[in-house]
Amino acid sequence: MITVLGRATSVNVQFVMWAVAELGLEHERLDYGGEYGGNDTPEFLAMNPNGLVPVLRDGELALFESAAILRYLGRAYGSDTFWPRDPARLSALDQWAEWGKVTFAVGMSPLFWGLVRTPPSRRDPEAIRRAAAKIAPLARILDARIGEGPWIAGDHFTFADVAVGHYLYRYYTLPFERTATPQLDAYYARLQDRPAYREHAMVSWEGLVAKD
Ligand SMILES: N[C@@H](CCC(=O)N[C@@H](CS)C(=O)NCC(=O)O)C(=O)O
Repeated sequence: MITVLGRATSVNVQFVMWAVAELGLEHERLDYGGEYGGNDTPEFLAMNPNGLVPVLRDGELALFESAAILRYLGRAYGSDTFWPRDPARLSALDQWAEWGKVTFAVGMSPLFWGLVRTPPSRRDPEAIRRAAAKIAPLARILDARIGEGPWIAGDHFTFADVAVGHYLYRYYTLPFERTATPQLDAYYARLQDRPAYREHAMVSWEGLVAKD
């Protein structure tokens, strides 16, 4: 049984939970972090000295860093389709997984913090505009890569789709001006056909909105 420690509203928890569910693994998720706390106890810090969620437990193993957790899940439980064993095939997908996590998701962070975590009176429309201008070329890169898709790898859904797709719910629901990306729009629609995506990645951020 896999245990994920972390609140459902955390995008990094969503990343891990979506992967666990796509792989069909028996699991439980426990609320830690945010309003629930529990991530500053000696027991939690022994698993993740950063005091951040998610943490994944699998038997004796405790792991932090959502991208490392995804790679563990792929290595331990992924089929050759989800997590190719061939190094060249794997790496061609891994570059997109890395891009999804450290380029696209990081590029989205100022929008999330500026529009959700900042109280209305302190929001900075010019900073939001700059962040939206920076994410636009990244969205177009992803649009071009998706092409006819249907998935990052072409025919098959893989771990790279988790890494690239996990932030798209916020990308498409946060109130900012998006560039035209018809192929990415179609990809996001396909993701929404996946029950695991709907349940674990499309978690409302409304409850996280800061108030004055
Ligand atoms: N690089 C880490 C980042 C983890 C992280 O920043 N987690 C946030 C939630 S998304 C957190 O724990 N915030 C404090 C809290 O929820 O109490 C990862 O990908 O797992």
